[in-house]
Amino acid sequence: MQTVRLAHRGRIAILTIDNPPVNALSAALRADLARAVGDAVANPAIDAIVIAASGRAFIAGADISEFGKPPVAPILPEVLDVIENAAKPVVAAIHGVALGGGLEVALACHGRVASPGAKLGLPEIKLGLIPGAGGTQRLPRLIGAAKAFPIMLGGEPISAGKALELGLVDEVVSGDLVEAAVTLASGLAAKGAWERTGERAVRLTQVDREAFEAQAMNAAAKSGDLPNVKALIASVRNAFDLDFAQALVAERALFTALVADDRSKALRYVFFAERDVARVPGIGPEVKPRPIESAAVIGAGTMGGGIAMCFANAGIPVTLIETEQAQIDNGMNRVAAIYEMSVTRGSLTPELRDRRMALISGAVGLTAAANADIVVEAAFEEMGVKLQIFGALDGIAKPGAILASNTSYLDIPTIAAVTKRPQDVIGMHFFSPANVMKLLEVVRPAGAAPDAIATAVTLGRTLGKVAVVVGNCFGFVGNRMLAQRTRAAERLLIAGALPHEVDAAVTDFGFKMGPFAMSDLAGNDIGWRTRKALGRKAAVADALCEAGRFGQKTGKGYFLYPEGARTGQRDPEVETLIAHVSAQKGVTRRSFTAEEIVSRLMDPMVNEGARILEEGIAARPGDIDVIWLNGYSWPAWRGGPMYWADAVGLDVIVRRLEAQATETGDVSLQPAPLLRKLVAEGKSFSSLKDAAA
Ligand code: 3H9
Repeated sequence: MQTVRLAHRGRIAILTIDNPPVNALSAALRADLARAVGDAVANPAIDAIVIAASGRAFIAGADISEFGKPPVAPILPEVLDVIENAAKPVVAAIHGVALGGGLEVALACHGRVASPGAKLGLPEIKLGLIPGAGGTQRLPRLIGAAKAFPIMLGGEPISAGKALELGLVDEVVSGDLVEAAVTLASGLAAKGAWERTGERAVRLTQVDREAFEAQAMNAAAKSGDLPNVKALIASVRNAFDLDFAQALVAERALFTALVADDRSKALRYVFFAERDVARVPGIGPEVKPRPIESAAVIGAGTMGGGIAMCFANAGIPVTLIETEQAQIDNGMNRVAAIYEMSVTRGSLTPELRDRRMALISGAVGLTAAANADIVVEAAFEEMGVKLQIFGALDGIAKPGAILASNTSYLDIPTIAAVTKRPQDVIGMHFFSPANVMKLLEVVRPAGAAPDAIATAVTLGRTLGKVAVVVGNCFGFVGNRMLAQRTRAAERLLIAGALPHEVDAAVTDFGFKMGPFAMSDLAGNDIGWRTRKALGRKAAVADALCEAGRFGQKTGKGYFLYPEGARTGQRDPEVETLIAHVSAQKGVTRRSFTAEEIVSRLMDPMVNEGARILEEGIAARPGDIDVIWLNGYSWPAWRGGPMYWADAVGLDVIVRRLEAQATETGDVSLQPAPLLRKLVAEGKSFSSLKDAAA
């Protein structure tokens, strides 16, 4: 298939890239583009060239799926060499996104025009990489290193307007983009002079260097030893120290080394896993989501308020429902305070704050949910409360409205059964703070209508969430696995580890917080209440709660928080209490290495993940990983628990679980049948494409 179409407007060749869905620079496209430019240069009837694109993107960058495979010629730097050194001017007509290699194509052109909605960026850093086709050299030469470096370091795209202001594009065009590119290209051809970005050096001044070096120092201090940040700094520095050709060679070497790094491999895996979650088994494109134009949220607590903000942020009017006006007032004040904080921080304009606040209204009584297309219940986590609400909603909500519960654990079919429309009742499990956390578990009970699930998934995307469809079970995917880690953490304390040692091993692994600091933050009483309801015990955790040590809110939990401190300190009292519990249980305490701590915490989670796959609660191992990355801050460069388990080796995990099961006498630690099966077959989780299919 031809990925570049040729047309002419007078003496201008228009090369239109057509490589759906997002014009990624596959081997075929690279070859077609280089050939088309070469042909146009050789054609005496042509004076100049425009590179445009069809579809929703200009170019989304290199084809990420090709990374890690042997490179196929022509590689992108070679194609860009052809463009930059063409004997005729080349102008890029940018619409949609120009990302990574896509922006690098535009940078190699001699002029750039963009549509007002275009977004331009070099997001390679998010894949553990740096731009590898001249981006670290051409962007500093075009706009100065001190302006270019933050764009590459943050990886966030900039608007066309900002690009114009920085001198990254020559023109922003509201009308016919290609026509504007043709005009610019003809003008350059008529002048007989155009600039090659690689030859520009005017912006690389001493002042620019000093500003860049200050930014680089800051970035190095913040990012520790992340190899991509180090490489980015080195490569941008080369723009000052080496000539263009040498600097390009150095950039390529740095890029190639990063592609081979395990951290980048994991981040690329995450990129595709986050896209796979959109493919829900049994729900094809023929299933159309229901339109959602208005919403109601029941419960104006922290969670309900956060969910209401998600709707308002997406421009959907939402009614926050409570049983009393005072609770609504509290909820609205909390929401207003959060928006205000964003305004103070400069991340939200006062106008946008006002517009969002105007989309949230409060109401007393469930009848206010009558006109909503979706109702999300975020009331108290107790089955009786939920049943009462859904029973009443059944008589109030309009036909076809989605009735969703934000429960973290409870059985959705039981809730659905109190209505006469169980097909419309689903779970939508947001994570706290709901307006910040990206994960949304969409719980699909057996009786749910496919279009109800499709609606929740589409809505999740509209709300800026990563929506993962999961089956119905206690705790769904994330909390069910977290419960294993919590139990493992308690076991470690009794066996001889101390809270700060466990937390340090987990933060060294890459989490922002250890399990005990997290529990102290969330409130230890939450787990205590759940354990009591389930008739479960956890000797250390229960004893702490009995002593009123609920965590940060009481100034003490696993750690001490004197005078409202947010970082906990070791507390000898807790350590004595733990030693006492060990003694009571007749355990001789021993020390654990960080590596042992990590395996004892994570292996049982992986085991639970395997059971979740066996039961079809998650469709693929990648779905579980996406849940842990977006809801529990699993370090992205480690790919998620199932990816991590594959990297460790499932045989190793099975052996360690068996040893733990023998040591503790806990049969639940015996490896899941799926784990044993994969090991017996010499396979890994990655071999399971669609476990539930
Ligand atoms: C780079 O360029 C390195 C260079 O400096 C050096 C090279 C030598 N490759 O996200 P969506 C697929 S590094 C392959 O659902 P949206 C995606 O998998 C690259 N495939 O849509 C999905 O497939 P499927 C730097 C890609 O509208 C489909 O396209 N660039 C690529 O929400 C739709 O994607 C980036 O990091 C790709 N580059 O968002 C940009 N991009 O339908 C990465 C997309 O089978 N891409 N696909 O699941 C994005 O940020 C978003 O995909 C984009 C579209 C904003 C483009």
